[in-house]
Order: sequence, then structure tokens, then C-alpha cells
Amino acid sequence: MDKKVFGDLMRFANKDERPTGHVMPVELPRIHDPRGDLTVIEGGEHVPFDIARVYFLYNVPVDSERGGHAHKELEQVLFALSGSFRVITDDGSVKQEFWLRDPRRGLYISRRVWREIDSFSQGAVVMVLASMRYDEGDYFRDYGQFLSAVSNLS
Ligand code: T46
Repeated sequence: MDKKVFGDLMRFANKDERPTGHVMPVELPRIHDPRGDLTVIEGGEHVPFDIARVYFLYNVPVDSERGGHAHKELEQVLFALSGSFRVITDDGSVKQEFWLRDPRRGLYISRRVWREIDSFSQGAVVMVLASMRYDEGDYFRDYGQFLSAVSNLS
């Protein structure tokens, strides 16, 4: 696998140099042989941050709504390891909609992006690679506070 997956972001080893409010679909390479497919991702090598945490969402009811927050410093990449779901992102001015349904095609979400996740298929599994360990203090859980914070940046 090469560094093209995350393109220009890989140039910025220092997180403060990476853009905020940035969302980007990524497609990981696939190593195929008759036994099946293999996809690998190594922190700092194939994603623009060292992976500090991995978590996954499963047994998600199809009508569940997750997210509804943004992060101050955390960067993440979301994958649909199984099934599918929708992610709506909002940088404070532009909203975008993404459908994840292929384990190789993920979504990079920088810091300072509001996200909402819904429309889960039966049996969907969401895997998340995160740049930091869990810290409740890193969340904007109030949309008004998020908007104030991003408007102060610009
Ligand atoms: C995101 C989406 C995809 C922990 O204790 N450790 C953790 O690492 C996480 C992620 C959560 N928690 C606790 C905090 C809450 O008591 O688990 C509970 C549910 O967390 P939350 O409401 O944040 O879950 P989601 O699915 O709405 O959001 C999570 C991430 O927080 C978020 O960054 O992008 O998954």
C-alpha cells in the first residue's frame, strides 16, 4: 500500500498542520488471491495519524441515530466492515452525505466536523480508527457551541 490513499494529508506529520473541517473518502488497496481479499492499514504509514484507539459499533438497531457531535482535536477514519450506513458531515457551513458500504472505502473526518450517522443496515458493523484515546472533554455535543467554535476559527 502506498501513501496516495490519503494524498496530501500524509505530508503533515504534525496534526496542527492538517486542515480542520475536512472530510475525505478514502479507498484502501486490496491484496487479492484465491483464498480471499486482504486489506491492511498501518498508523502513521497509511493514515495521516498514529492510531491511538480502535472501536467498533455493532448490534446497531436499523433505526438508530449515532454521532450528533463534533470533536475539538480528534481525527478519525470510519469504515463499514459489514453492511452499510449513512454519514452526514457538517463543517459549520457545508453539509455532505456519504454512504459507506464497502470495507475498503472509508471516510476520513478531521477535527471540527459535526457528524450524524444513521440508516444502518441489518448487521452493520462500523469500525473507527481514532487519532487519540477517548476523552469526553474533546467533544462538542452542543451544536450551538460547535458553530461558535468554528466561526471563531475563520
Ligand atoms: C464517532 C462515532 C462513529 C467510550 O467510553 N469510549 C470510546 O472510545 C467511545 C467512542 C465511547 N465511549 C462511551 C461514551 C458514551 O458513554 O460510549 C458511549 C457512547 O459513545 P457516543 O455517544 O460518543 O457514541 P456514538 O456512536 O454516537 O459516537 C462514536 C464516537 O464518539 C464518535 O466520535 O464519530 O462513534
